Amino acid sequence: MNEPLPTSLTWNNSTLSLTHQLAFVAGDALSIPTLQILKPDGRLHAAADMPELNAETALRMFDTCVFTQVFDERMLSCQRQGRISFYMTCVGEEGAVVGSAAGLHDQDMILGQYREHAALRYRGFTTEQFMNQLFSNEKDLGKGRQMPVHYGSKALHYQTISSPLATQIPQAVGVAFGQKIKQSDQVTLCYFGEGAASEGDCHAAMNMASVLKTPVIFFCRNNAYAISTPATEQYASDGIAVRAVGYGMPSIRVDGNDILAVLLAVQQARALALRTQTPVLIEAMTYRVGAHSSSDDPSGYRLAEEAEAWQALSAITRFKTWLIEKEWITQAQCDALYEAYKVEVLAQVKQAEQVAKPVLRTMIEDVYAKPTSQLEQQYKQLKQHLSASGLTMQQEEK
Ligand SMILES: Cc1ncc(C[n+]2csc(CCOP(=O)(O)OP(=O)(O)O)c2C)c(N)n1
Ligand SMILES: [Mg+2]
Repeated sequence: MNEPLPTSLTWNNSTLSLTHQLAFVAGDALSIPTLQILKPDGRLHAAADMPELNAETALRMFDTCVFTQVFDERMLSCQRQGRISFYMTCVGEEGAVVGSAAGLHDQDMILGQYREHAALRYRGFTTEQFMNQLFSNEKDLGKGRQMPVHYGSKALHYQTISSPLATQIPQAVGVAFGQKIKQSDQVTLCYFGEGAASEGDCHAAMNMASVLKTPVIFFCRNNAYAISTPATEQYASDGIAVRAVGYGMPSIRVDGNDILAVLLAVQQARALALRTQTPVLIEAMTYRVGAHSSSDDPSGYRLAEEAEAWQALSAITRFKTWLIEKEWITQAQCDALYEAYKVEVLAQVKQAEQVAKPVLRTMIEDVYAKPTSQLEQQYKQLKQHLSASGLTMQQEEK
């Protein structure tokens, strides 16, 4: 009797199915759909899955959106007036950032890229704390050592922003690995852009997370641009979500301007990551309506109409329509919120401007228990240089 032909190959403790006809798997064999719950007009899709959301949380989310909108508008103007050196807005991506922050527990760790200050606000960072960082004054938690928008808060479980792209991605895997070892009930969420997803560190991080099985949520804000590079020139695949399959982790794509879809995706990703101790990838499809930063002029690489069309699809307007429909807020209350934040932000700008800059000596502190002799020498040279240039640091001589 003939032995049946083997239909599988045992390799390294795994079973591989066999084929005898040559066929390449196409690079576009997998195309991931986009989850949408709220239609662009702010009405719900019939029979769509819904996130867990009560009025209190919904209003906290909306409040954060409004604050972010007002804050971004005012602080960009402050940069233009020369009052702060640099600024980056979140305009157009508020739904993706606030929806994701709201899907976490407040003790979960967040590692951001730089365009996610709305998540920090959601956690409770005060307007004064934002201002102190932007004005690099002595009350800044980072002691004025970082460029504006490089916020961080140990108390709010939000790690300080690093400028070199993708720094935070492998770090997030390490934080989540720590959470796993400690058997904590927490996860880590790591934000990054579709541009940063091209960095080697991103690939290394995703592979490491899958192999080590760490509870990290990789949250890609696909906002269609990396400064002037459009997403169409960034990758050849069906976006970023599909990559997860290659690393062996669950993945989902959401409409990033639909705050309810983002919220549901993160709530479920969090539960999955905790339950199975696995990383999860979320790709939020959105659009960077503003310039890349205060140093950028998008008119050199895209049409204004393109951004205007996306502005019309604002996640905030969509969410507001839904909230009003549910009678959780009124138009008059929305208007009052905008007005109140305009007043508050302006007052806090004036206040932060008056606060002294950090004492120069803090530059050489906090890295070693005691500054090394080389640092002391460099500090002395810096002071000599400043006085030779006729400059004195305020407070230093007090
Ligand atoms: C290693 C490194 N390379 C280049 C830069 C310059 N840079 C800063 S932001 C950016 C674009 C990043 O785009 P993306 O990740 O899509 O985020 P987005 O700005 O769209 O939110 C670049 C190239 C950098 N900061 N670090
Ligand atoms: Mg981008």
